Amino acid sequence: MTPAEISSLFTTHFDAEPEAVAHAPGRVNLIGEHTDYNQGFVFPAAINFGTDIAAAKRSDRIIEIVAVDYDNQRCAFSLDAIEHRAEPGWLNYVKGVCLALLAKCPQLGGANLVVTGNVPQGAGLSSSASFEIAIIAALSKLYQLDIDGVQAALLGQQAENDFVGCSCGIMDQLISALGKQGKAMLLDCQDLSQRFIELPDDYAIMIVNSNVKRGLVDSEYNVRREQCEAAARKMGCNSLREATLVLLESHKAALSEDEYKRARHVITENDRTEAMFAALGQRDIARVSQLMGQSHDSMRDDFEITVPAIDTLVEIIQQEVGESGGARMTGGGFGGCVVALLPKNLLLGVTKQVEAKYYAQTGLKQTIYICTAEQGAFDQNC
Ligand code: GAF
Repeated sequence: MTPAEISSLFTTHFDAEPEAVAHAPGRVNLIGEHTDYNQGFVFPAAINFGTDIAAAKRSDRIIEIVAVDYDNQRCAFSLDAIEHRAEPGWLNYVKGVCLALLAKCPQLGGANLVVTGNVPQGAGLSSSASFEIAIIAALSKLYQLDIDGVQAALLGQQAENDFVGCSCGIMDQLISALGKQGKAMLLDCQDLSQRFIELPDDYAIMIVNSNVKRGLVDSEYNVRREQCEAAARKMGCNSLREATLVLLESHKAALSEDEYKRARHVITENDRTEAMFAALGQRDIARVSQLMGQSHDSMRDDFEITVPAIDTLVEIIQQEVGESGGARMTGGGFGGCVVALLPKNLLLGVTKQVEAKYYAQTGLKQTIYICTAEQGAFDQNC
């Protein structure tokens, strides 16, 4: 949505001009799944789907917000009495972000906000992180808060961990804040350092939504995190980032079978993620293909977060692209999307194969998005 379009929506709802607009993208993760909260590596790109917000200051301490995509639902709360409520669920992201922001920037005041977005929800493409970062970006512009992209990401994560109730890592918020056009980011979640790499011009990011709905808070996400932390503890490590396969084998007897398998996924996934960055740099697509395939197998067999429909989708795409591209489930798991990195000239063929086979094999209809890597809300070049 253009700034003019979101501004005009604001005028429709508040009968005034907005003083700030912000856009924050969703993300796709190319490899490095469930590694972020284990202090490991992830390799996401911000995508051309996101959340748009227009905002204007108020003289009181009320946040009033219209959610265009929820039937223009209008809600309000005071910055002095922020409480979690089950309904409407989306408002807790706004409240959580405001609470986190207030602790850092007490000068934050009231605001009228209009929000709309096009990140598919519950699909593993970070609609929530994009919402959180868009709110932070809009309020920062409005009140000229001194916040950079990393701080914005940490505030968004804090809102989600402490207020919404999902123990997510930092990946989604950080790429939504600091993504770069045309590039993927190798993020070291231990020190939050970032390295960017240009995605090949002749390659496309294809995202295929399995349309198996997932919910992070309700799913086993938090259980996986606890299992990883237990495995690290039992191996005497601060996090699984410090663990190796040799260490894991030597502690096998002390770990439950689940803890062992979760740790094996994380340790090998960290290696694959660094290797993928190197392989893309060398344009070694056969290696990219192999690494994405291994990542998917590890999520299926060791981390146990894929579902049969997703496995089917990945197989259909892998058969069609062979060694000239890669495919794997992306995001938290238990449904959601598959990401494929493939030559643009294979897009049509793969689309046809997915259309012909996915419904026949699963009874589900996919949705396909061809994505580009986009700038984050706090990228300096914005
Ligand atoms: C979700 C979480 F929000 C991320 O932090 C990350 O853990 C991801 O699942 C799995 O890689 O998107």
